[in-house]
Amino acid sequence: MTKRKKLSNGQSRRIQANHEKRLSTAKQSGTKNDDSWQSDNLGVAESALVISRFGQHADIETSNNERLRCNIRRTVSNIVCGDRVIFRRAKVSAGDLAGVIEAVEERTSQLTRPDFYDGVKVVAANIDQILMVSAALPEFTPNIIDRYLVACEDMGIEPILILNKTDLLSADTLAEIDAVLDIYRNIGYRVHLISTKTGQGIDELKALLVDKNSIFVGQSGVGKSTLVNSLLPDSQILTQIVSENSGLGQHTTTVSTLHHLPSGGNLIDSPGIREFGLWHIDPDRVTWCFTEFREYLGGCKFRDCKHLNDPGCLLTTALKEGKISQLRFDSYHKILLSMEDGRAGARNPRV
Ligand SMILES: Nc1nc2c(ncn2[C@@H]2O[C@H](COP(=O)(O)OP(=O)(O)O)[C@@H](O)[C@H]2O)c(=O)[nH]1
Ligand SMILES: [Mg+2]
Ligand SMILES: [Zn+2]
Repeated sequence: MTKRKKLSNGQSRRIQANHEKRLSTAKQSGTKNDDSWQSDNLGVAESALVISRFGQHADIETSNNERLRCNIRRTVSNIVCGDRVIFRRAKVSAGDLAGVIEAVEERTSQLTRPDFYDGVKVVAANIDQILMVSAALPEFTPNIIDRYLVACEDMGIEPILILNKTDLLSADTLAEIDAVLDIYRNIGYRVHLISTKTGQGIDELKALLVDKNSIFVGQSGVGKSTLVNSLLPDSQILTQIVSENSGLGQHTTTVSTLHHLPSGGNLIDSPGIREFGLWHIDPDRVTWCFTEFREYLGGCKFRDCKHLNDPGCLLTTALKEGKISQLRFDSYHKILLSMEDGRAGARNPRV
C-alpha cells in the first residue's frame, strides 16, 4: 500500500469547500424536488397498479393503461410490485417523474423472502397463486416441494405444483413420479404435468393464469426461465437488451416486475424471487404448514410433543394408520432438522 501524502492547508480548504458546495446543491435540488409534490402542483387522487419499484421511485399503470414513473412520498412505506396505490399527477412534472404516490391499498397477500439484512422482506403484493415448478431433471425431490409448500402456506398464497420436462420420462418413471404426486393431490393440492419442450400441458397451464396474479418459483434448472420466456416473449427481449447494453443486467433484473399475459392475468417475475429460504419460520408454524397435520395439532399427550418417538403422539398414530404419508412425515422432520442446522450456523438453508 502506498503511503498517503499529508494534504497541504490549501488542499484541505479546497476539499472542505467542495464538500460544502456539494451538500448545499443536494439540499437545493431536494427542496426544488419537494416543491413539485406540493398540493397546488398536484391533480386529483387516482388509483394505479405498481409495475415495479426501485428506490424512491415506482413505475405504475393507471386505470387507462398509461405507464408513469412516480416519486414515492417518504411517508408511504414499502411499496412493492403488485401493489394498488393512490397517486396524484404533477401539473408541472419534475424531470421524468410524472406524479407522486401518496398511499397504498391494503394487500390481499404478500410474497416475502428472508433477507440477510432486513429479516423478512416483502418483494411482491397481491399474488393469487404460486406456481411451484419441479422437474424429473436435475432430480425429482419431494422434500424441496415440501419446503416451498411450507413457505406458500405460511404466506397464505395458494400453491400449484407443476412438474416440467415430462418429455424426459419413460412411462415407468412417469408412473412412479405420478404416484408421489398423488400424495399431494390427496392432500388437496393441484398438480399439473407439462413439458416446455413438447408443449404438453401448456394450454392448461395458460388457462390457470387467466385473471390471476401469479409467480413461478422453484429450484434452479427446472425450466422456469424457459417457461416464463415462452409466456412473455417480449420481456425476454427486454432483459437481453438491458444486459447487453449496460452490463447492468444482473442488477436490473433483480427488480420484481409485473407483466401482463397475452390472455389476461399478470405474471410477477424477477429471477431473484424465484427461489427462497425458510429459516425465518417458527418450528410450530412449519408443523401447521403441513396442512394434513392440522387436524391433529394440539391433541398429542405432551404439549411439547416433537411428533417423533413421544408417547401419545397423534401424528405418529395417524402415520401408522396410513392417514399421513411416510414421505411427508419424513420430509417434515428433515425440514425441522435443516432449520436447526441453519440457525446454528447462522446461514439460511436455501429451499
Ligand atoms: N427436456 C426438457 N428440457 C427443458 C424443458 N424445459 C426446460 N428445459 C431445459 O432445462 C434447462 C434449464 O432451464 P431454465 O429455464 O434455465 O431453468 P431455470 O433455472 O429454472 O430457469 C435448459 O437447458 C432448458 O432448455 C423441458 O420441458 N424439457
Ligand atoms: Mg432461470
Ligand atoms: Zn405429537
